[in-house]
Amino acid sequence: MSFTTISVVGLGYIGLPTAAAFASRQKQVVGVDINQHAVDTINRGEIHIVEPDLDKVVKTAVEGGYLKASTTPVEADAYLIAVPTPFKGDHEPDMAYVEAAAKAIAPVLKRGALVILESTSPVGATEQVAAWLAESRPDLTFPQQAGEQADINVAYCPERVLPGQVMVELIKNDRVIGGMTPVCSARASELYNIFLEGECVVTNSRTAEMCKLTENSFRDVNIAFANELSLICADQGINVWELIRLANRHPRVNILQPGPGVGGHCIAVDPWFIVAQNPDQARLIRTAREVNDGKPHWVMNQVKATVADCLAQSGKRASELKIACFGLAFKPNIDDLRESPAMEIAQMVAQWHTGETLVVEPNIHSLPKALAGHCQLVTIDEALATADVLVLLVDHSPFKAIDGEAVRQQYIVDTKGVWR
Ligand code: SAJ
Repeated sequence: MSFTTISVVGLGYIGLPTAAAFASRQKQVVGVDINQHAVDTINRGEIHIVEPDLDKVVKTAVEGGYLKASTTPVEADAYLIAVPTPFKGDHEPDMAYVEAAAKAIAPVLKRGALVILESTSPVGATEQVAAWLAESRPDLTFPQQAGEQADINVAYCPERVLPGQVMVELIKNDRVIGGMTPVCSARASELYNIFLEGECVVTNSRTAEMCKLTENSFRDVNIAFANELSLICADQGINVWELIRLANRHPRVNILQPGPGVGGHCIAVDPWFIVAQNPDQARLIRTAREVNDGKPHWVMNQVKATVADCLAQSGKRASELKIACFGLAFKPNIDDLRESPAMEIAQMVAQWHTGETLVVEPNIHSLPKALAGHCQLVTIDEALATADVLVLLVDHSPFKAIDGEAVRQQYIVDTKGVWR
């Protein structure tokens, strides 16, 4: 049976682009979300998140009658669950949204339907989803009971798109397909091939779950290596950026870039899922998380030391000193402040500093609540003209374009090596 109707549960950074991609191939798509504001916005042909080109695709899909949003699940040939999986307590995965999504679609499941989990999840989550579905629908059979003959097919197919390039990577990247049975994988591949130009690479659900966690942990461990080097180099009086550039001339060395820490809702979160399930074995993965999470505090100490130097040299009082933080986003050229180490550092600076803290963030129009009232949002020129100490936290393009001559300040903490 081919797919005519597709339902995507969770209309966030992954669910909405995926729903729009299917709709752009003339499939009837119903996106489901508990957020009434998101549902209303999408039904007007608009979007509630920032992602290049997504607005056009959604507008066309809604106007063409292919994409609708709803707060209640509907019957469909295929379901994709793309809800958040944050962590709770001591970095344990919180599967409450996945459980709620599975239980919400269970009543409308019909024989022959395919259910795909896309959310980043601990190993075994797909089997758990199938168990929740089976519990709610004893009238249907599932892969854990009936194998290839099951009424409902279930698979894990993680997303691996880079925020800022989602509409391109969604179509072009290869896709790992982890069916609970080979039939589940074949059906899931058929579904993604509706819009995919990359390849569907088939495995089982547990390997696919681990694959997603592995990709992000790999990046986290490699960034931690760069961040650790930055601490060592600071102690040794070596320029870490030059060091990495030189080492990367070796044909088999490719070190990533240090920064103020690791942010976003993926790389700073997912490795903990491996640690939570394998606390004794995942020593390197845990340490990498700790190294990256520790970096904002190290940067804050650099700020304090630089301010002390400035006070000693200038004879000013701390309350007379202006500190400007350049950047709040979790990475360059986006407006996403979630889990951002730059935000964390700006907050620490504003709380600690008795004088004025300025913030430059060209991608936002007003300061987030956590900073409003404590800082002032200013332009690049204003900050360069008036601040005594500059703290570079994000390598946004406009910051990289600042002429070296314009940075007259002697007191600089540059976490991205932009003004070296
Ligand atoms: N960062 C560094 N140094 C580097 C590279 C990144 O400090 O050399 C920092 C960034 O500044 C940022 C954080 O790491 O704070 C994460 O940024 P990112 O660009 O590495 O990744 P995300 O979180 O935007 O997207 C990642 C991607 N995963 C991988 O590249 C393995 C993306 O493909 C995933 O789909 C996404 O996580 C996800 O949703 O899981």
